[in-house]
Amino acid sequence: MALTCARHARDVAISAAFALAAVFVSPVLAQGTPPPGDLASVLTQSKVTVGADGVQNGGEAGIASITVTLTNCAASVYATTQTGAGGDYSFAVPAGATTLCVVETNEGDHRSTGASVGTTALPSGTPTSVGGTSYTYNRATDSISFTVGAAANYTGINFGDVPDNAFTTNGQQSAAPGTTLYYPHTFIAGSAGTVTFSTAGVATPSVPGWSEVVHNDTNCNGRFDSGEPLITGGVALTAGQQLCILVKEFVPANAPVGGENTVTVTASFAYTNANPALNAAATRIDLTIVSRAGLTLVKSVSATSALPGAVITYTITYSNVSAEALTSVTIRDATPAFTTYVSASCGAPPAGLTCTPPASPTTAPAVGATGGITWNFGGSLAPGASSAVSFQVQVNN
Ligand SMILES: [Ca+2]
Ligand SMILES: [Ca+2]
Ligand SMILES: [Ca+2]
Repeated sequence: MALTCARHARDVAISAAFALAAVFVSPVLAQGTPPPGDLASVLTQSKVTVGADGVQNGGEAGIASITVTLTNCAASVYATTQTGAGGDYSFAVPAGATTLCVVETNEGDHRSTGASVGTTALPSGTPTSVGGTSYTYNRATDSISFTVGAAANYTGINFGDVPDNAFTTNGQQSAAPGTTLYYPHTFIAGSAGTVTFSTAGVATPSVPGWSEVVHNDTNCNGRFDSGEPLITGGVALTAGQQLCILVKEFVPANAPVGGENTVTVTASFAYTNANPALNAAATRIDLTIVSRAGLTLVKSVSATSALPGAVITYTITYSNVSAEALTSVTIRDATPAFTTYVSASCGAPPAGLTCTPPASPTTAPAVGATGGITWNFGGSLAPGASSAVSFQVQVNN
């Protein structure tokens, strides 16, 4: 919210200087730039201001130190200046000039929205008559063109710029198959408008079932709290307003460990009162890597050494150390070297988790043979839950 306050402070501070508009001749003389013979025809006290409508209103600030150039709308540059503290600039109209273009060079973190002459907005691309002169604003070139006529001066030729929107930050997390996780992002509107969020994921390998929804992180704590609603449509924001969101990512149960899903989160923003309509998009990336980080396995053996022919027992203790329930739990092991398979047990799974089939491993070697042993579990392993499986082997003679 600090950013919001800063922008408001700037608005107030610079708008105070806007009152200078009533005395525009004075600064021109003080600058001493126009040759005396040209003083009858000046272009002055125009502004670079804030707001998508291009009209300075509602306490919107002028912007200082902006480069403004006067050209013949072609290759000839008549003059270049910088706006003053209140966003003001002025030029002398060159003798003999017919067509003039005032061209603005935005601040790097600002976006051109509109323009105006006085309180009359200039829709981009549409010639608009003000005081008998036709002005045309071109948003793409950020220029206002007009033909020099009988008017002694041309005042209030204003550009409207807005601060860019801010959208933070990229995310990366590891998660187990079958779990959900949340990626926090913050959007700050540079101007009034409506933001809409969308997501697009690319899974590697291409496993179906990845999905995302966007929640409003109402209390901006970066975590999902009960009752924080889905965002499914546009959200209207005022200039400087912050919106915290959570992208909820679902990892499909069949996502392989080591697989990835890259989600591009797009914040599409439609500016209020921009004419013609103006949109801006900002993106962030959330990368999910499939891991078994939530499941820990600890293996122990009944004897660290054994004579030939002895039967020893291996116990594998599994625990869910994550905050999410784990599904599709699978444990794999194999008969050690110099041993053969005897038996295996599924132990006593915690509530909610079931061995498939019950009480025995899903796959195992024949008795006296060697190979892999797999325990597949149905249901889910609750956060903090733990149990163990075991198998027995006989040391070779
Ligand atoms: Ca405005
Ligand atoms: Ca501009
Ligand atoms: Ca929250």
